[in-house]
Amino acid sequence: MTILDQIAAAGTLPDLDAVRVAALGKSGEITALLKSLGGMTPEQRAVDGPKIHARREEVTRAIAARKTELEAAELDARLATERLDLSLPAREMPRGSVHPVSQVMDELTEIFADMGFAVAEGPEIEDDWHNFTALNIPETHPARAMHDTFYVNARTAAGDDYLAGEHERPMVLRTHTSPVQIRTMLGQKPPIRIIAPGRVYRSDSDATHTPMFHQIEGLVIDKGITMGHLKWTLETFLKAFFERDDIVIRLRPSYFPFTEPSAEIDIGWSMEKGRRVVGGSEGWMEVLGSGMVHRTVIEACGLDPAEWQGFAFGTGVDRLAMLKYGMSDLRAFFDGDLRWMKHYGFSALDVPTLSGGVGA
Ligand code: 2U9
Repeated sequence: MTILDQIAAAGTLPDLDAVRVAALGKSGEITALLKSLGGMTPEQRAVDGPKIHARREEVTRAIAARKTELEAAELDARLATERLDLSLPAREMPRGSVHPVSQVMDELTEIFADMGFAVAEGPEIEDDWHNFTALNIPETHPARAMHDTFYVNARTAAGDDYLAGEHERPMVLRTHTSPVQIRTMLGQKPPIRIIAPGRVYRSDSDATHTPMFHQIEGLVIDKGITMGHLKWTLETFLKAFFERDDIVIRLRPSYFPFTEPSAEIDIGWSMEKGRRVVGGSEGWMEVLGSGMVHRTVIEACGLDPAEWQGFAFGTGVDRLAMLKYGMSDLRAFFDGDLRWMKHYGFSALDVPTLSGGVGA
């Protein structure tokens, strides 16, 4: 067999390498020819030299080409054995778990979706007008004080301070999700029924406050809306959330700049096996803030308060999670401790539904 035939016949990379060594190695056939040039007369070398070099070139190129073929075949064979059948059942259960805040957010969304509420979202960095002014929070209101609000010291690409609005005020990290409702009222015609869940930021940190926490707020704008609609909606929501029919609520007069009248919603609790549980009315605990949307807020969004009325409510999602699933330290929510997650986390496969039980 000629060297070229041997190269073509090599079926594996080691076989090919053996042919290479036999031809081009230290004592290879071609190497011997190259060495023979030294013993030739100049005339003979002028004739045989180019032939021998051409032969070495030809063999080297043939080896390289065959090597590429064999490597491609080897890769194809390996890929064929590494094929993964995604339809096979998983051998291990998923290790991750759903954070209680995400779980409760999903439960809340499910309950309100069932009552005809859509989910609305908005930016976490807000301008002063949407976060405060439109919500009837004047510039002198304590909620604007530095110790509560995080101001954003960002600069634009041009190097200017990032200021927005008529009065060129600094941007803020939203202190509540209420600006989402303002944006919705400005952007769509009533009737409106939305919930706005999301992260909010306040400069506050102790056992019961974290600088970032989660809120859910709701807004209904329609004709002829009363406190009766507000009370029914929140009572129905709390019964679905705590999965108990014996939920009793109490409306206590309160004050928020964006609602008038305003009411805090207390939920009744009672003692069961030495533990405080929701249901009954042995004692009261505040769970939600609420009220009829202030006419100034309705006007700020370009609507006529004589035609459109509405109610709104808000609550802390983290607090609701603590209450429902018995966690005591808010700070542990954001520590990222996997042992805590293992204990309090939910299975990713248990999606809350009203029919299957929102509590998973
Ligand atoms: C618009 C009009 C009215 C939202 C409301 C509350 C009452 C409330 C707090 C409870 C605990 C937030 O997490 S918390 O600190 N919220 O009490 N929120 S009424 O009222 C609105 C919102 C938007 C346009």
